[in-house]
Amino acid sequence: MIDLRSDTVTKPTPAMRRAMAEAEVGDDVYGEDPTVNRLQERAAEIFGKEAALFVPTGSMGNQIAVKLHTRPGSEVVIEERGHIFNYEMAAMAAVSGTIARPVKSSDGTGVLTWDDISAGLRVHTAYYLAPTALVAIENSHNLAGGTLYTRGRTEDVCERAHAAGLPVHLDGARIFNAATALNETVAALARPADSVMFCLSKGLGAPVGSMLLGTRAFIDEARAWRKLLGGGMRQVGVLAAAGLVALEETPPKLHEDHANARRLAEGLAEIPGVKIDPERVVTNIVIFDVAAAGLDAAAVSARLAEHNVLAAGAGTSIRMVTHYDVSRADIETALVAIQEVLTAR
Ligand code: TLP
Repeated sequence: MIDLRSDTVTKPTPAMRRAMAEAEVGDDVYGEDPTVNRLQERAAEIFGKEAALFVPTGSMGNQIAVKLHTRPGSEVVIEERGHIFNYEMAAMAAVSGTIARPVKSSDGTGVLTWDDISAGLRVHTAYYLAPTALVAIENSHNLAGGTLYTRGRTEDVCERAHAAGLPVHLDGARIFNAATALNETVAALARPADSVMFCLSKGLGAPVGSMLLGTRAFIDEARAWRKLLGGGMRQVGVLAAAGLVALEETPPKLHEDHANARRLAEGLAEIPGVKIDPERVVTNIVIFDVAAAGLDAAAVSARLAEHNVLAAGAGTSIRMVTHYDVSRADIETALVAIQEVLTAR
């Protein structure tokens, strides 16, 4: 199977499995797991933040951040396709008593300017309007096709949010992909944000886990909320060990996934019935439309599966994500399969 549904499907590398087998462990609810502690210290160091917390999922990391930055009856300004809003089970309402105030990106890339954000802001308005408590941005932006906030854009948005008295949370599930594509460090992209979540379990290839980063005081509170949400784990160094390997081993290779995604996009652009602009594919996410082929995503995915290619999609839009378990040869094989599925009559 060539599994392009997501970069979450990666299997742990031999080095990760070895590290997991040999991990030194302790009870992390007591703060006594040395491997978890090492991972948290290393992540904080790489990101230039005071502290980090290992959380089971990106969703939990994001939702703890929403909880800590907001209060019930407030709003979170977020791009309309943002993961926190669309794919986390309405947790912001269920857990924090907040709702999303979705805004559009004026250039359609999913990457917000301060003007785009301003359209959804409620700061010092009438007391009966729910006030904005948080601005949430996503880099790379998953559902917009892996698009990017540059360092300059991130700085601008954060500076202006801070001037308006608002914190910024960065959903950096794929921030290492963003940093690779922009030739920046993750620290530079994360620096202006008040909190950052990134995933070890996506393009970095660890089997489980994400990190939440911020000030020491923020992370101390986050630890309590992790426990409340059922995420206090015990001898979890066996998982953190894979995360430590992922942090060092994978980022230098992410450019290969990006080159594969671009090749996939260029090949797709030549297939009749596919709508895609390959120039917009800058990281590891490829989104294309098949309406012109007279098919929907469910039909295309089902037929592709018969050719041993797995893809995800909704409506007439299909998403394919490259990762280290997909080679350049796999991309060429997938393109042949897609061509067959879309042009067969
Ligand atoms: N994204 C998953 C699906 O939920 C769509 C994927 O396959 O891409 N932020 C962003 C930007 C994400 O893309 C994801 C996962 C998360 C947060 C949540 O991470 P997990 O799945 O660990 O809760």
